[in-house]
Amino acid sequence: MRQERIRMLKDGERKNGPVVYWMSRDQRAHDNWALHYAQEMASRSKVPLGVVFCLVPDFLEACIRQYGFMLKGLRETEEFLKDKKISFLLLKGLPFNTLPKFAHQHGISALVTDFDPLRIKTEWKRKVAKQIDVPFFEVDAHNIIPCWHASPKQEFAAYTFRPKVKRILDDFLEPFPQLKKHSIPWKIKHAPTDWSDALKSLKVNREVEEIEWIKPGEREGKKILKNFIKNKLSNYEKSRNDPNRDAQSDLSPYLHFGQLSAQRIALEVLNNDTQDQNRGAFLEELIVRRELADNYCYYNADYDNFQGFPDWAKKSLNEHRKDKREYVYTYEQFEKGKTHDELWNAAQKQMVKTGKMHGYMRMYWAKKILEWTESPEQAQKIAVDLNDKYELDGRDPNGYTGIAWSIGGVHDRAWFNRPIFGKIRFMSAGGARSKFNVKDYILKMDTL
Ligand code: FAD
Ligand code: FO1
Repeated sequence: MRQERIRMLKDGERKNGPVVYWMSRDQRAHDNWALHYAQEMASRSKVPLGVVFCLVPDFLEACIRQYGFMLKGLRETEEFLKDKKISFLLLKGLPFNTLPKFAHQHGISALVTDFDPLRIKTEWKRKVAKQIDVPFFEVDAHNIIPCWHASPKQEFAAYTFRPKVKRILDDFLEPFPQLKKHSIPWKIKHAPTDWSDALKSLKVNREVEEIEWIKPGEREGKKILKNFIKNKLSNYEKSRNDPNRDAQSDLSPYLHFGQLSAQRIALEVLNNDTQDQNRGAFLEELIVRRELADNYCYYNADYDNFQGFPDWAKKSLNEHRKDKREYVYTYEQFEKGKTHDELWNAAQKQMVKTGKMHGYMRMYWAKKILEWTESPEQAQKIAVDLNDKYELDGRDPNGYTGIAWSIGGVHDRAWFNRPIFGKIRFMSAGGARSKFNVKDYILKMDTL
């Protein structure tokens, strides 16, 4: 596999114990570069291979809705790993409290983990690295082009990032090797994971219920992908911004939890012979937009606050801080969808009820929060909190970047000046009406 996907977080003394993959973002057995690297290492040293997942109860406002999807996906991944004679262990508690002990106890010889630009993960790795004395590697198994390789800095916009991606995409859009049966079993005595207990005993907000309309796991994700390519891709470019059409892929929950690889999706889409503009439009979102979001969160420590916005946007929003707000709503009023705008309320209801607001409506939804709060800081906080509480695909670089785009002009350009927004791109219900049948959407959401 391409060496650019791997970086060493810390060197250490060479031992001959098992190699462990600390799985976190990329929760799948297949098409997982981090797992492949760990297996390469273990096979070369002729030692066992194990996968560990550290389960924490309070991950960025996540509720039972997200933990249910995640744990059911992990249960299936454990099955796939077992078929390949690869042990899977679920450790409960903060990684830096559980993993180093586990590593010492089992005399592991190397630790591999996957890449995630969120600060919580960087913090976890820093603390783990301090407590282990074996080599510790990080592999970007989420992006097709490793984040640190695609660009050495924060990109200004999609148009500055796209040429860098296009130039080397073919080198990285390579087929995946098969995950091999691991020939050296790990004689570790551990009971099979008690998944129902893991879910039941989780101290987590249970009001935000699990979702039924979409099923978790690698298998289900592949089915949704097949169906999207067969029945929806040829409509994507034209209908993806119409929330009344079921034109989006619905792949974001699988991508967020790493149950499906973006590289796998791109490979499948590319070897399908649908006409170019639909494929182009979809790959633009899947590759350029999604990997640009990781670029933003990786290079900008303020990815979820006002300081992260470009200077032109901060300046403009500051100039309009004192503008009169015609409407001001509290977090609760937003959460309950109790604004004067029934289009906005419908989008909020879609997120609360289905766990997946339509992509076009997310832009409108976030921009209206900017318009109906006292300050951009408050707007961003409310948008992040609601997004991370209710969206199945929330707590993701795509979300922090999508909200920063909507409220703070990140990756966007300045527009003409107007009250409250300043030069931040404005969106209105009138604009929505020109794009799709707003009444239908509101009616549909009312029946949810
Ligand atoms: P499709 O249109 O089928 O797109 C396929 C994939 O391309 C998506 O799964 C995603 O990985 C990527 N993609 C599509 N649009 C974008 C985009 N604008 N930015 C980055 N990647 C994109 N996405 C999340 O995954 N989690 C979030 O919490 C999230 N919050 C958002 C909040 C706001 C305010 C905005 C404007 C966008 C947000 N997005 C978020 C991005 C986008 O709306 C979703 O990725 C998309 O709607 C997911 O549905 P889908 O997979 O069916 O989309
Ligand atoms: N990653 C972990 O390593 N352990 C967890 O317990 C965990 C819980 C979790 C809950 C909801 C959610 O949306 C994500 C969660 N993640 C967890 C992280 C996730 O796998 C992704 O890495 C990030 O959210 C996206 O970058």
